[in-house]
Amino acid sequence: MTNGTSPAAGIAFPAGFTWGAATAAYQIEGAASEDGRGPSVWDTFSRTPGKVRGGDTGDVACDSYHRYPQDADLIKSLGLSAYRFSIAWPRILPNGGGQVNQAGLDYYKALLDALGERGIDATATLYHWDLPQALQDLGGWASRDTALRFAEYAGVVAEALGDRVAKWITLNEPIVVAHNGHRIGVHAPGLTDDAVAAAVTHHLLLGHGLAASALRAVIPAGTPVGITLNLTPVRIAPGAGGEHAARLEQARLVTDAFHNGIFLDPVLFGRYPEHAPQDILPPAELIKDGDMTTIAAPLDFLGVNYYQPAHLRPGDPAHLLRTEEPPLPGISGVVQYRPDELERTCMDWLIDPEGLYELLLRVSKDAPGLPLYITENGCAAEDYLNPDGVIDDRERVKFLHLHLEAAARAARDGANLAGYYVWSLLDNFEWAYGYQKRFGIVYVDFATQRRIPKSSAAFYADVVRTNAVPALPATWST
Ligand code: IFM
Repeated sequence: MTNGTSPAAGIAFPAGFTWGAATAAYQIEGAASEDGRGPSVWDTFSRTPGKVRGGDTGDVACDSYHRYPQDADLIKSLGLSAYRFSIAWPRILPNGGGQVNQAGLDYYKALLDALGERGIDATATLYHWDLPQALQDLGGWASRDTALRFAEYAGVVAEALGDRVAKWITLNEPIVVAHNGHRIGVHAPGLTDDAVAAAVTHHLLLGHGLAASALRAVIPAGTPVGITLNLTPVRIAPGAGGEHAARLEQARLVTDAFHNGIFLDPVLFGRYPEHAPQDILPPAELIKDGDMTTIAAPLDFLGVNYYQPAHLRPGDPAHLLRTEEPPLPGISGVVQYRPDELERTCMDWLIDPEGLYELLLRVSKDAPGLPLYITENGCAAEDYLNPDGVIDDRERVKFLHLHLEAAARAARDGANLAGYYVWSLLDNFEWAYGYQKRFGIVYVDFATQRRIPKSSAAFYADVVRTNAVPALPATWST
């Protein structure tokens, strides 16, 4: 075992735990113009100068469109029982709706058959951000019609692929679509409009509800359907109560509604969160009769993506210190900050496995009995091929070890955790960062497309094989 620990001293995961790795279509497939695929908003965005670091695009990416059998072999070699991938809507419906592209369906059938032959269950995400450009031209997610087109697309793939998919995820991280894509504009389609972002939020949720129902009308009974949300625990600086206690608690509620409640409350409880800042709430006229019931149709599971928490402390937004950021609108006397004592990944994201522990217990309490899957967790690191031909990504091994330990502890302490998918199987196109940020447990040499499992792949395969995480070395503080 790594780090000289023995699995016997670690923590076991529940029996029957799902072990997987995750990817997304635009990040790995390439073949952007092949076999009838239509353009997506990410093709348009990445080809716009200045939007993606180094001018990188997903045109080739990991070439998984052609190399999927090799990737399926890799998944099998790690001993994983599941693979989470996304379906590119513009491969199936190049114009967003209407004419179906059979070649697109055939590609996913072949991928699913390759997985099935190797005994790997497929978890298919319908939407991981690659909206057909034709729909964006008609208003994109700001238009209610896009939610209806999404349900049409869900029905088409359910008919064609429903017998081969073990689990369905409607949307991946809708907050990133609304916020990064429409409020701050760092993702496709690059808009910066609060009102548009609020409309997008509602239509994504409606699309989720309609697509879940379209799937369930076709797929074999009992096939689980869920949604994946990236959740962000909100922490208050230790010892920062006192005279600031009430203000901090109010700021915590607002920040929590912004990061979590805005998508979690509608899908779990059929309502928008009470404490959400006004700017992010969809206006009443967009919420039609029956929408909230459609959105809150019972989930079979919730996918949780976890990367880092948010931290709050008293402060002056007019005079921010080095590690501080402005608060959300409507909060005064409180700032967001990055605790110096926490290490960071090369994305500058905080490493805080306790956040995952807290999150899993919180959601299990809020939604008793709902199975949770960690559908993404992982980190970018400065990986390199050393002269021995090895990528010894110790930072990632430590990151995974800490987070898997937190997940196992949460399951032991009552969280309803059923599985874990590492982000990501492969180094890939990391959105606005292009290929500079490597998240894979398998290294990709983008010049040759050679795949080389990193040390983290061996560590993860060991955890999977033993269904247990080794004890943390005593020298690591968490
Ligand atoms: O690469 C992304 C993924 O597409 C969505 N979740 C976060 C990952 C890392 O940024």
